[in-house]
Amino acid sequence: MQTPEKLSSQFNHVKQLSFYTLGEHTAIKIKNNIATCDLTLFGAHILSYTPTHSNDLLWMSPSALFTKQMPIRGGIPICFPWFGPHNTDKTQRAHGFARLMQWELKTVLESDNLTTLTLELISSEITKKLWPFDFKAIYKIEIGNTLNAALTVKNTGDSGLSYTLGLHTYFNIGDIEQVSIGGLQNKEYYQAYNPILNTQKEEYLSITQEENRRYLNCCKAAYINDKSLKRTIVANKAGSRVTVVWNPYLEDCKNFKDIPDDGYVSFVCIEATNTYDNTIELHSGHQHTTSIIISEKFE
Ligand code: TA6
Repeated sequence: MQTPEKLSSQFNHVKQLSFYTLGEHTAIKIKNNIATCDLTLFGAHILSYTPTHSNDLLWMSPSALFTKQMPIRGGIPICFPWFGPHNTDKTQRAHGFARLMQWELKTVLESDNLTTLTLELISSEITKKLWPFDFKAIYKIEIGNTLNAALTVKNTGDSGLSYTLGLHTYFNIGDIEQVSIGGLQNKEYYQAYNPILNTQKEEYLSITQEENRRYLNCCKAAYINDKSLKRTIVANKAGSRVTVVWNPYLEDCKNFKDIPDDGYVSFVCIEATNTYDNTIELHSGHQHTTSIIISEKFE
């Protein structure tokens, strides 16, 4: 496993990265002229993305746990090779195992305004007990005036495979009551676990109750208009046709031990997913990339 000491030696030529321990995890801080970003090798989990002179665009729960037994609550959890509950095996954890595995930092490229990292997760006897397929997952993270996180899954086996996936992004907002989400008008959506198909008529979605919406045929950016922080976060994506919008709101928030009871006020999840009719099927040797590209603009 790559410890901070091993990473410092392996990447001793790199100027913009520092390595540290966060709970049970090895963590990396990236700082260039444009932004700062933190991530862990555990789950290749992006924890924060803060443009210089601005607020973090990502939310991290104040009650997040940094142990190997729990996914980290906040930032960008990688939900792979399944999104949501396992289709058949209810003993399996929701949202797959990628966010609970140690990824490996493979490459770092630096320039004044852009730093690019790649991390990898390769199938093993451990993963094949959970999901019997050979794969290589390559996560390319570009930190600049946008955060571009692109997850490529390659089928390295001899047979076909299919997976669902979500880049389950927690966005940092000032006050959920003063947020409106654009880019979803006229889109059809399901509320999680409810078979009724709805259509959003309004231009902007306000969150005034628990929302767990899965928007279909939704390939473009969503916009989080945050009045209290006087900014709009642009949650753009590629390689994904289903956008999930989730906030547990007041009641369901109490069911999450790693979210404070009032935590729902400070985040909204907008997730680039491949789910429902957007399951990804790969022939042997083929690959697919799912990306999020996040940035901010000011009123
Ligand atoms: O994407 C929304 C969702 O599927 C919700 O149903 C809720 O379960 C959330 O993900 C968090 O899931 P987690 O397994 O990270 O606690």
